[in-house]
Amino acid sequence: MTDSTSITALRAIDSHTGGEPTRLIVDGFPNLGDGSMAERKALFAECHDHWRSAIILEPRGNDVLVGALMCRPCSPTASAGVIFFNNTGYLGMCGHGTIGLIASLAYLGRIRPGDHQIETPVGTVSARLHQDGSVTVQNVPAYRYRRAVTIEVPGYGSVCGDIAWGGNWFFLIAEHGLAVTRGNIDALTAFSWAVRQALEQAGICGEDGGVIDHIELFADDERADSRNFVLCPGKAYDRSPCGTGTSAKLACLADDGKLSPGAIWRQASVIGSEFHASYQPLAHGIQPSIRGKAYVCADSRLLLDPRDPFVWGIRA
Ligand code: PYC
Repeated sequence: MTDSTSITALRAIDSHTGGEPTRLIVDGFPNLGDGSMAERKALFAECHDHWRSAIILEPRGNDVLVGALMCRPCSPTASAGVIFFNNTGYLGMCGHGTIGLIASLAYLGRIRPGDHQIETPVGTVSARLHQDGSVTVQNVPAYRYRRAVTIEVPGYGSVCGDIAWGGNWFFLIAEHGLAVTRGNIDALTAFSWAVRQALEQAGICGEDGGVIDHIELFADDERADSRNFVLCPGKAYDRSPCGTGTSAKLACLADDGKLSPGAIWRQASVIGSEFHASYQPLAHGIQPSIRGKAYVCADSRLLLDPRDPFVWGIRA
């Protein structure tokens, strides 16, 4: 017999945005206090990291899943606060996850179509829920930090890319000689992982010293303006075109004078899902907007049984 009094239940709303899953935790998580989202993220990482692995790792989750902890916002004008996390740690911001969060809040009846402020650890973003259920996220400002950085990647030779911020740090590569197709995921992953390791080995990082933990490759697409492959920090690839990665791409296009303010950029993912994006110039960098759609696919309770040897997930 199960002693249900000792089992902790977390309410989870699962959604996917262009194929990339988000698991929103709306109830049952330990109290992280009333600090900013950056402070609460630090507390989460320091004292409750085993909850991240319980929610994200097998047997309850998988490497592709992005977690989103819904938090009470600091500002009374914000609709929610959120902390994003994955199989290896925490994300500053997550575009597909914010679209999933808004779709999930709408599913729960907590918000209606219109504009919503969402607090994240890297700043407040605004999200518009449209009547058709799609969501436009006005991301944090994005900018290109370094252009045409060449590194030696063992097994591959010289690779040239740009370093840009879109809410996470990205290395963006146009010339890589690989087919950006579903059938080539293993090769794309191996190359991107080698690039990520080479960047770390060479001590190349973001402007703030942050790890460049997202690698983004580009190719032409028959329908969209571009197709990408994005390798996320935990070695899973983004099924969506990646909201922060698309923001970083817009920052580079704007800096190169290749895309006008307000013009729509259709960014496809390696599996063919699309975001429609545009930007407005800022004194430093750009203000990106990303539009996409998420679908809620589960409303469930995750059960944490202290007698379960894998209650905190299958950790490395
Ligand atoms: O959409 O920004 C994004 C994202 C980051 C990691 C996975 N998706």
